[in-house]
Amino acid sequence: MDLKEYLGNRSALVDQTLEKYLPAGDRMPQSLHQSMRYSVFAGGKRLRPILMIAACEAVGGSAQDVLHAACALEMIHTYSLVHDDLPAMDDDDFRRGRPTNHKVYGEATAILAGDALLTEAFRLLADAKANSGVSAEKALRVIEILARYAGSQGMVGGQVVDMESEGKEIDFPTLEYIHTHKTGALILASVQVGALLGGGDEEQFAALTRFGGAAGLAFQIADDILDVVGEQADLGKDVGSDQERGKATYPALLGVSDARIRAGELCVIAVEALAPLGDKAATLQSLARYIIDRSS
Ligand code: GRG
Repeated sequence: MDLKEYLGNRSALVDQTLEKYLPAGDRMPQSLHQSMRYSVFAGGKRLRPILMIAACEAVGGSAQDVLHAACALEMIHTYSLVHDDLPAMDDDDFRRGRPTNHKVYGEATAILAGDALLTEAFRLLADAKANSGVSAEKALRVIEILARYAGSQGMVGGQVVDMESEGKEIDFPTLEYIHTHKTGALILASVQVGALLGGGDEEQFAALTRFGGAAGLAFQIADDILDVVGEQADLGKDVGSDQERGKATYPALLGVSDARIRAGELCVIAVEALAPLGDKAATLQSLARYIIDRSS
């Protein structure tokens, strides 16, 4: 299966499962559930769930082993986008090609939709039926990983340092902290959970951890570059906003050309990390290249 087909197939699987796990829009409170569904089904790439599935398959598991955790991760990611777009944060009008959640449902409902997506994600991770065949010990470890990488020492921590750095000159270690935490953390979590639920051993878990660290940082550098050279129609959101807000980015610190070189180096590191997994990691290798070559 080529990568395009793989992405289409696995994202359809994730969408079908999200449909099953998200409360219906006509269920009370309707406004909240409709707001949650509006952002979840706005056409995201499903990259984190797909990475989780690919990591699981690379250690010998199948998509079915991780689908509930993949959906929980996409719910966490979507909550972060809804909150990031709020007037108190980036104050963005467009996301995933549509008006942002607060533009449609109002600020209070958008905050609560994000809160509910985050909470529902952990309910799903702890759900006995969704975890059938998974030991309680493993399910707990998955919950701990996702909480750690989403929380104050993961994505939220990165977001705080990012906000506090706006309009300031920051050094390279601070920039790398922002990128590895704000964006890299959930990507790392995706492959670690894939390794665990797919039954990977310690060596495979360590290899995927190295892969996830490099791929996560490469993803954010590519995102920074797209904000400079990308097309609004492809991205579904405003471009040039990083520079407008005085955000520290790789292109701002290194220039676009050196930022591209750095993303390429990280892609090589990510691919090399997969060596212990052999041929089964071919899809992850393609995903690493997709992360830096994508146009949206
Ligand atoms: C508000 C707690 C909190 C955290 C926000 C993720 C994040 C932290 C902010 C989003 C800002 C942003 C655009 C970061 C760049 C990297 C990123 C996460 C891009 C969006 O992810 P994609 O490209 O989006 O995977 P889709 O829509 O395809 O899922």
